[in-house]
Amino acid sequence: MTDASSTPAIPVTIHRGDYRPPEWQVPDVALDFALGIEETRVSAALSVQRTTDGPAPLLLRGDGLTPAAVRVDGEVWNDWRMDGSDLIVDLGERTAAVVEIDTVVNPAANTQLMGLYASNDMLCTQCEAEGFRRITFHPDRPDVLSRYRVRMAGDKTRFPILLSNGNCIDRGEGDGGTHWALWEDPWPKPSYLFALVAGDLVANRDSFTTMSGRTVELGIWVRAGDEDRTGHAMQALKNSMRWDEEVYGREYDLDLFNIVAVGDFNMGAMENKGLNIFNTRYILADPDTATDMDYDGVEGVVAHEYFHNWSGNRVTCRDWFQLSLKEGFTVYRDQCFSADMGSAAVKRIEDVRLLRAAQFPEDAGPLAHPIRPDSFQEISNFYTATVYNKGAEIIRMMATMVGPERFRKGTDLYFERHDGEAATCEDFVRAIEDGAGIDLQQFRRWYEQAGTPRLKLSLVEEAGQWSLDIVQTVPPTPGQPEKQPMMMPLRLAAFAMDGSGAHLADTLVTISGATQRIALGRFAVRPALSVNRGFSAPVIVDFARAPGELAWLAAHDDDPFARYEALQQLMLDTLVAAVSGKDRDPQTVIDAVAQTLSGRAADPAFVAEAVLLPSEAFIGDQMLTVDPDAIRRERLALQAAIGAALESEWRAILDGAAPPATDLSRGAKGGRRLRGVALAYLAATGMDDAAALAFRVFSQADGMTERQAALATLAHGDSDERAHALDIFYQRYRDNPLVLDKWFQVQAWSVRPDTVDAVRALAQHPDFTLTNPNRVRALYGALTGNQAAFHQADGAGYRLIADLVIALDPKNPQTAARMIPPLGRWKRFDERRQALMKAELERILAQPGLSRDTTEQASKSLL
Ligand code: 0A1
Ligand code: ZN
Repeated sequence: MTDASSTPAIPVTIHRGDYRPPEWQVPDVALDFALGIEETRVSAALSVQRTTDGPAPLLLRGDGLTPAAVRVDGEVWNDWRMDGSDLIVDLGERTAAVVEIDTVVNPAANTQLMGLYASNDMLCTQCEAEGFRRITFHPDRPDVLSRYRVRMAGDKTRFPILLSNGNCIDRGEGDGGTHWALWEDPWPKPSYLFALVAGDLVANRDSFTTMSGRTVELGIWVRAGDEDRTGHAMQALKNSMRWDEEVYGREYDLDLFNIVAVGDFNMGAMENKGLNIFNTRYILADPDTATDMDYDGVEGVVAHEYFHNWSGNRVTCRDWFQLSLKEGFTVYRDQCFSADMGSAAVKRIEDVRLLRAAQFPEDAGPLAHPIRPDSFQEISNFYTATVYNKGAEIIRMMATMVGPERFRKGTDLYFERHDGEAATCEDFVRAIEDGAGIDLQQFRRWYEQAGTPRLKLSLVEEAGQWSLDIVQTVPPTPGQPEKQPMMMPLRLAAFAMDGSGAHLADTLVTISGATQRIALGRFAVRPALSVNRGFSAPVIVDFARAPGELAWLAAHDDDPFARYEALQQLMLDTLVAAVSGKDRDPQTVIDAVAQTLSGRAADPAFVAEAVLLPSEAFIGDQMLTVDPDAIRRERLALQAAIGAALESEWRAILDGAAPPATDLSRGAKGGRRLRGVALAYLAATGMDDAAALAFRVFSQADGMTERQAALATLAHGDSDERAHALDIFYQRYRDNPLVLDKWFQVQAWSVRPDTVDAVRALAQHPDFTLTNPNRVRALYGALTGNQAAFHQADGAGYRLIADLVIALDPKNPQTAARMIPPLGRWKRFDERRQALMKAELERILAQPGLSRDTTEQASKSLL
């Protein structure tokens, strides 16, 4: 018997093309847990069935496990061996058997938060993608689906609540103050959807009646004292259940739906069948501690996980290369749900902003990969904005091209064909082709090619007839030097700016060539073109337009997203010109902002989004070589100019009464958002009473949206009020981890020149800990999002992040590896910064015993 070995030094690359169907299926799994925080004993009985004609060894994956005993059909079995950390059982000629394996795990020592781990004295699991193998030996691949029966026993006072997937079919008392529960999940599922929770929890209970009249019991489980903060999540859950029935015809399929919130979690949440496990951040919300944005996050993530019940669980993925099959589709579904629950225009703006902030840079850097990757070393590294958010855009484009009715026919066919199966992206595309009646042959390139396509546009005129010329290019990405043009829907319109009223109404064209000409119609003068309306395709549009034309569109376009885009482009052009040392009068921007502000009464949320300046990072993305200091300087200058020129407008917005924090209507949320923006513009001017004003908003705020906005504004400056507000905030919320995260975050976001030093000092604060991923992200994640601070010329920001990765990797490799991509963007910076960034990546790679996660990200980031 060999010992369970750790991660291999040279990571193995797994290729999509190497997929082979499993040689053994496991129709039934019975698990018996004797629960303890420091020692949990697991007895697994896998009923296995061979799928091959001849004998084949049974490969059971393990990670950090040692088999305490192996039995086959009830007999002690010696025909097994370890292969690295995996277990290979030789079953000879058998075509079926029951393989029993005992393992022991230590949840308290599980700092990776994968498998079975302890969080605040409770036990919980995280199995996606490959965590189940840290609990027991198993094929642990998503195309092996089993029915699970789970018995769990433990101390009654420590673990009064015992939860797993499916239905609780029996429970009872045991010896020595223990009790047990027996859970059965009737739906076959892959191991990554297994979950178990044991702890001292209380529930917010409710119920939902499905479209066919069945009653589903709902429970949201939290630590005692938090139950009053679960109302929004519960409402979101019920809304999601109804929405999926109405929009996709999908009904929930168990009598029970439980959600558990845990404080230590690597990601947002997890869609385990009938037992979703959530980061507390996406469950707990009340007006005093959560911002409107937090509320929206709760609603979106609750919906996302719920929707996975069909897009992910009933139809799962054949292998992890197909991850976008469930994630892209489910993100698209949750985006549409949130759009329906609130403002569709604002939701689209937010989604596009996120795509541009997180996905476009990924697609333009060394870690670029197609939404269906071709290879990986560590699958945890592929839970990316590309797989999730670009994946959602690919689904959205299909829906746009065929329209809602035909898209629904396609998804109906997909669910009908593949229910109960482990499917592929190709299966999805084929179902849309067949169900919706569209040829997607060329469209499939979106699954194969990485990189953001670029559309270079120009307007041409012949005898009063205007057309649009499009040249499409897809940039080279690692491993993909040559690209083919993609098929995509492009929504456009054109307007005469001369008051003649001539216009081309909203038109949907499908483009597919490297070059293409689209007729726009007759216009006396060059029309204002509104293009990629609603962001119909996830591309970069390269189209030189005069400031006046953009300002006209910002004021007159009949598509709100296009109005937003026009104003953003105007701001962007102005900022890029300024950063490049060209004089650019901000007056057109100021006038356009004023014009947009004049419509604030009708839709304050939209106006608040539209008048925000583009982020520093997005400005940098427009430049050949990013100059973080110049970008910071010019952006602050434009902010101050707009702040000063429109001072009376901003003051008027702030002089009005704030909507009560308990009012979560669209109008109230929009009003608060606009007040936050107004405060930031005023503060940017540096006017005498700016800090006093922000402090007043901070002190008078009756909820977290205003309080956090004011605190963030103060945190940028160096007033006495800043220190005072930070102190008040800390004293008030020091016992609330989610709010304390905000306290760390606003300081790391600051535009102050000493932010890197401040972050370094905050990492020594008694409330800072590496063991909680939310806290790590709040401090260091905020720093990497603070362009000028992270890229501080002396490299101190890079060093701090590399130090973090090195310290965190042995504890939590998944979260450590997620901090690396910002260092990988070195090609976009000047030579000095390039050298500093690469040196930090190399320093990380030189660490002995580095995880597979971090090794893959750091080594690929150097290419
Ligand atoms: N499937 C989840 C994401 C998720 C992935 C891995 C995890 O391991 C730490 C956790 C969650 C989702 O899309 O919500
Ligand atoms: Zn998901």
